[in-house]
Amino acid sequence: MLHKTLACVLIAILPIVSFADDCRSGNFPVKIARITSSPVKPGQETCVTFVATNSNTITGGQVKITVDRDGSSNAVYDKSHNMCTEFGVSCPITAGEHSLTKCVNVPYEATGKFKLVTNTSKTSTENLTKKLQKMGFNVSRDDIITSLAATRMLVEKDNLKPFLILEPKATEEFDNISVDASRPYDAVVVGLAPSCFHYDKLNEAFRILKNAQAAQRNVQLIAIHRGRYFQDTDDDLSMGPGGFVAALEYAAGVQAKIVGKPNKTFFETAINALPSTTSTSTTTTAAATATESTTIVIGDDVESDLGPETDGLPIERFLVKTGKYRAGDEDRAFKTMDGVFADFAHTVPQILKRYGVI
Ligand SMILES: *[C@@H]1O[C@H](CO)[C@@H](O)[C@H](O)[C@H]1NC(C)=O
Ligand SMILES: *[C@@H]1O[C@H](CO)[C@@H](O)[C@H](O)[C@H]1NC(C)=O
Ligand SMILES: *[C@@H]1O[C@H](CO)[C@@H](O)[C@H](O)[C@H]1NC(C)=O
Ligand SMILES: *[C@@H]1O[C@H](CO)[C@@H](O)[C@H](O)[C@H]1NC(C)=O
Ligand SMILES: CC(=O)N[C@H]1CO[C@H](CO)[C@@H](O)[C@@H]1O
Repeated sequence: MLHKTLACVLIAILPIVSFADDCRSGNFPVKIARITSSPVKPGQETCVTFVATNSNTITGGQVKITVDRDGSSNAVYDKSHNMCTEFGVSCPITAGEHSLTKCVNVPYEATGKFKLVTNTSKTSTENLTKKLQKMGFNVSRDDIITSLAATRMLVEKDNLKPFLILEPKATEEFDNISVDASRPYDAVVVGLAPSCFHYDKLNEAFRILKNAQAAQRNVQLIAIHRGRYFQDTDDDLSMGPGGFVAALEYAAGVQAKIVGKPNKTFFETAINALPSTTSTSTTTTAAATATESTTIVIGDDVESDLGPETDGLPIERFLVKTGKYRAGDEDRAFKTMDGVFADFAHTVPQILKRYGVI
């Protein structure tokens, strides 16, 4: 169901773990002799062989195994293990040199950061967050960047009084904007609003645009996005706001601003909202641990998510064949996609493999 609500996801991949030797103690100096995989691969068993030399008999104890993420002290595995039962030796361990082997499974953990980028204009960010949480996604309001929120920012920045062609749930996003009630409208905001796309409402918007022009007042036509069509709940395509925006442009002789996808500014907002992944270390050896990151856009729309407007952005483009995807869409792409996958569930493991995370 994810693809129906959110057509696009950004993921930044961080480099992966290395093994840290944190296993020394006074009377039982231990050193790592062999690791079956280095760097350690999350989700796979990794066996570590230690060589220990003890001068006295040892009756018991714990060996702590810690796996750190490269360049950070943030442990991805940190557990103590019983020396007598878990290492293939039995206690007491007599004086001398011993080889101890322990296999551990470092849990896979997403090292990527993501933002859900949606051009939804049907529901407020608050409501969308709740909807996703109900579906079981652990997301917070800050993980979601909607074109509706971006439109609000634009309205506030330009201090506009907007006439909204939006579904009631979406108008919530504009609730608290302080505008002088006596001021005439100086903007028309259009989102996906099936219940508003009728002659009377569109004509009201048209008159606002036209009368402002006649009075030589500035007026803006703002499209939350310009989607031609979308995948509807009955699995068929339905008309998006694009055609209605075009109708107002044509009738009033104005050019709409497009805030959501595919506006480059919108993608940039999302990319900039990803946590910075560059090393902040100030030591002179920082180069050795400096982290690299890759930003990936996953989308089902070869034009709006992955289209020419995204050219020049530091991203890789992955198309998923779900939602509004139709056979042959990849042939219309403005450049060869970095990957085309059956669905989101197949995309993520492929990406993680490609970047050596798993
Ligand atoms: C969305 O907001 C409205 C109004 O605040 C509320 O009635 C509705 O239950 C909310 N929907 C969800 C899915 O949270
Ligand atoms: C949800 O995400 C937050 C922040 O990433 C994390 O601290 C928390 O443990 C997660 N909760 C669950 C149930 O995964
Ligand atoms: C409206 O303002 C109140 C108080 O400033 C705030 O708590 C609330 O989240 C705002 N609502 C929206 C939709 O921004
Ligand atoms: C892109 O969005 C910004 C606001 O986020 C807006 O100022 C700009 O006009 C939009 N660009 C186009 C081509 O509509
Ligand atoms: C509501 C709506 O039109 N959503 C569309 C937003 O854009 C994505 C991709 O561009 C579409 O898949 C959605 O249907």
